[in-house]
Amino acid sequence: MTLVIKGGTIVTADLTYEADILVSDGRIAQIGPDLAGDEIVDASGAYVMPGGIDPHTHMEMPFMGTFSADDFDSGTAAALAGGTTMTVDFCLPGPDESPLEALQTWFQKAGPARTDYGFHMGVTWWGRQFFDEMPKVVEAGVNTFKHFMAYKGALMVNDDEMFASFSRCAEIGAMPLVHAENGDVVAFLQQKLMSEGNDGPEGHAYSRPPEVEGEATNRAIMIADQAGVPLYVVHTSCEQSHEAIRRARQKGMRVYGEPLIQHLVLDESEYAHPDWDHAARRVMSPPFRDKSHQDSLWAGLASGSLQVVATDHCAFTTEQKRMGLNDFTKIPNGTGGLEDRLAVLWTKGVTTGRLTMNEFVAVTSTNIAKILNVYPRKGGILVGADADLVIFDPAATKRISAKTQKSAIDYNVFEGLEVTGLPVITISRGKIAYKEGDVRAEKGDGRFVERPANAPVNRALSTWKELTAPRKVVRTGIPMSGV
Ligand code: DUC
Ligand code: ZN
Ligand code: ZN
Ligand code: ZN
Repeated sequence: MTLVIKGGTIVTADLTYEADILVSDGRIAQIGPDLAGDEIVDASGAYVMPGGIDPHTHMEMPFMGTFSADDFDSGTAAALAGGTTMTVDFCLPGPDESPLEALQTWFQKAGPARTDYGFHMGVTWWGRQFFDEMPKVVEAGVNTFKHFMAYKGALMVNDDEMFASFSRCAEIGAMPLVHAENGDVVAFLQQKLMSEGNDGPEGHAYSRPPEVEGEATNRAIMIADQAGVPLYVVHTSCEQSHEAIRRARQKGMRVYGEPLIQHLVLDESEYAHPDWDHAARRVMSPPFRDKSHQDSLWAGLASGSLQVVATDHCAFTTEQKRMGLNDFTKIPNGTGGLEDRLAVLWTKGVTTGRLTMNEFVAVTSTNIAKILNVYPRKGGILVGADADLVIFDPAATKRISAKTQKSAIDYNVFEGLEVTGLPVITISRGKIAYKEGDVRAEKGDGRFVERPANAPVNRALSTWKELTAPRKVVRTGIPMSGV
């Protein structure tokens, strides 16, 4: 059984051209003119692009006294409807759980996945067993370790733990990820705001200013440099963090930044909305920023100082959000976005001229496939690659609405936004997984994608250099005190 995608314009991270694609056994078998096969997908008038990869999701995540509402079933249905064929979720060991035990928990959770999926391992605690199991986690196909610099008293790790874990990553060909916010300062500001009677959702934004993100990003970069390891900064939301990443890259360090579609499009005025529910539904960390930060993030994507657009999809219902009705620190942090990432980025990025089509493919798929070491199996249109494709109609329009979404929550942070440019067909390993409103992939069709250890990379600034003019040491003969 073969499938041919006919008449479309192929758009990859570096090329735009007309050709058909022949798919056999789930892989791309041939690319060229006038191909024939058993089943035909008509792509005339549309773009054929690598399926989206979202490297940042939290399905059924135990968090802030509840679980995020989209599980791997509804969450990956939303992904397919949005043109995303691979998701990478965060496996988070509980306080009494080892990394390998947590991996088993996450494999079970991911059983119903409809997209292919990978995991990042959360360094939620630090100790000998964690250190010992890290190479086994990499052997199991997970080459990235996430560190929360915020959520004090829960997920947060300290600098000494980060340095030890980053150094371990360097040894085993893994890459650390950071949620960069100064958790001590956030905790202090939260208490202060609450004690002054500022208990509403806007307090969430006041307690997490851009400065706390900038400081933590700089600190994580320094620690990564001293440990001699690349670094991936998740949900880069502001100029302060972007600036730190830019500066590090200019010095030759492999530091990557990941803006979210929410931060690119939505701003802090959402928290001033008179409707408590409206504001609380948009509470996530980092919070939305003022518009000047959006300009910085767009510029970073265009110039290459930021590489990836993700969602941090972590959806909570309105009822769950109301856990924080009288205390913003108890509003579960997280928003959705998986279903809308491509359409919103196209509408706000490509149709406005901020990004080229090829840049769009790079930041939604190809760059992260390379960073996560799954390219070219994922993230490209090449003979031999998995046939994960999206047929994207640049003329199709819709108004985003929670009423028609696949996500399990009762609202959408992009509600009412008119988008132009939509994924109309999503193909996952050669099968039509979504077509014009219908998710066709079954529960459990998704496969785990192993991501092997990275090749060793040069240490960045920390490499030892012989001094050209060694300093003359003059010995005075005065004994050191206490000797
Ligand atoms: N931020 C969120 O908003 N939700 C999940 C975790 C995170 O860091
Ligand atoms: Zn985070
Ligand atoms: Zn509202
Ligand atoms: Zn997250």
